[in-house]
This record gives sequence, C-alpha cells and structure tokens, in this order.
Amino acid sequence: MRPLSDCRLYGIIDLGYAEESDVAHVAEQMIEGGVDVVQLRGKGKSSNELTGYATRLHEITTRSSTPLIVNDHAEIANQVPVEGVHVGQDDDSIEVARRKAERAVLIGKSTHSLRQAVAAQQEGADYIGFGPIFATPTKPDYPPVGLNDIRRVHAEISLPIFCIGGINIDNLQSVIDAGARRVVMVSALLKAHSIVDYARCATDMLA
Ligand code: TZP
Ligand code: MG
Repeated sequence: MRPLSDCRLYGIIDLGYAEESDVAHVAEQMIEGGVDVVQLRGKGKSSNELTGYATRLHEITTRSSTPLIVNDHAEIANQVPVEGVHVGQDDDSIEVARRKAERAVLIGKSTHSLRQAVAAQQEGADYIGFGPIFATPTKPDYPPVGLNDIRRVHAEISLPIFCIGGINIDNLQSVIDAGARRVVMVSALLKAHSIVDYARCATDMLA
C-alpha cells in the first residue's frame, strides 16, 4: 500500500456531491488522475450504508495500492479492509477509533488551529488535516484559518499534513507557496468537468 509520506493529493468522495451511481467511476477517475489517497465521506448516511460503499470502493482502490480512508465511522474498518479512518474534533478520540477498528489502521484527525495540530500529534494521529484554509460550502460552519499558519504547522508537526478547505486549481499555488506539500480537494475535484484532467493538473503542481 502506498505510504502516506508518498501522498500529495487526497481526494474525498463526499456523498453530498457524488451520486450513488457515480461513486465507483469517480474513484476510478480520481486514481487515473493521480489522486494518491481516497476518503469516503457520507454525512447523514448510516454506518451500514457506508459499509456497502466502502466495500465497493476498496475493490477499486486496492488495485492501485491507493489507501482508502473512511470518515467518522471507525467500526467500518472491522468489516471492510480499508486502510484508515478519519476523525474530527467532535468525533471519537483516536484511542476509541483504534479500538473500534479492531486492527491496525491509519488514523487521521481534522485540526483547525496550530494548537489542535500539536494535540493531534500527541494523541497519536498518523496524519492531520489542517483547515479550512479558505471558506468552503463543504464545511460551512468553520471559520477559515487562512494561509498564515501553514508554514508554522509544518515546522512544528512531523506528521503528513494535508491542507484542506476551499482549495482548487486557481488558489493551489498560493497554498503551496505558503508552505503546503499535501492538499485535500473535495468539491473542486468532484465538480470538475474532467476529474482526471483536474487531478493531473493538481498533482503536477504538487510534484
Ligand atoms: N474539513 C475541513 S474543510 C473541509 C473538511 C472536510 C471540506 C473541504 O471541502 P472543499 O470542497 O474542498 O472545500
Ligand atoms: Mg467527522
């Protein structure tokens, strides 16, 4: 499986944007375009429903050694051989998520400040998300953290850091110039006319 240290572009298949019938195709397109790690995010979907999606997605991601991460529901990891689980500040602790997964998996944590990033590292996260960098309709209730702390968080945290929130091809260079090496894209990628071309453009910029 591709190690997170080799991952630059993290794509989230958010079921608020992707239709059920498109999920497999979206994953294939992301991978073809060079997305290195894929997350399944389905706010409002039950753990059972997401287990079904995760099973189908894992058959696709595993062919290219692309890690598949499930959002929020660590218990899915004891049903489906996904590579990881992602938790937010208001979700299970990393310790509880590891217990629910019942096996060794990667655990990522969302952080919204330098202080939370340091805490996530101390708590034993394998990677962190840092943002929202810019305001985003995908996570509307969180104030953007902006570009200013990106360099500092990279200086203080030794884990892979994936900057997230409102990132698209038009502002990606500003995020890279601010010190980011890895980013997450959700709506920009899912709404792109060609997911393959859009992801390729982003991976070229991050190379
Ligand atoms: N966590 C912080 S911002 C965000 C999440 C899940 C949403 C990012 O979505 P988009 O569409 O790339 O702004
Ligand atoms: Mg969450």
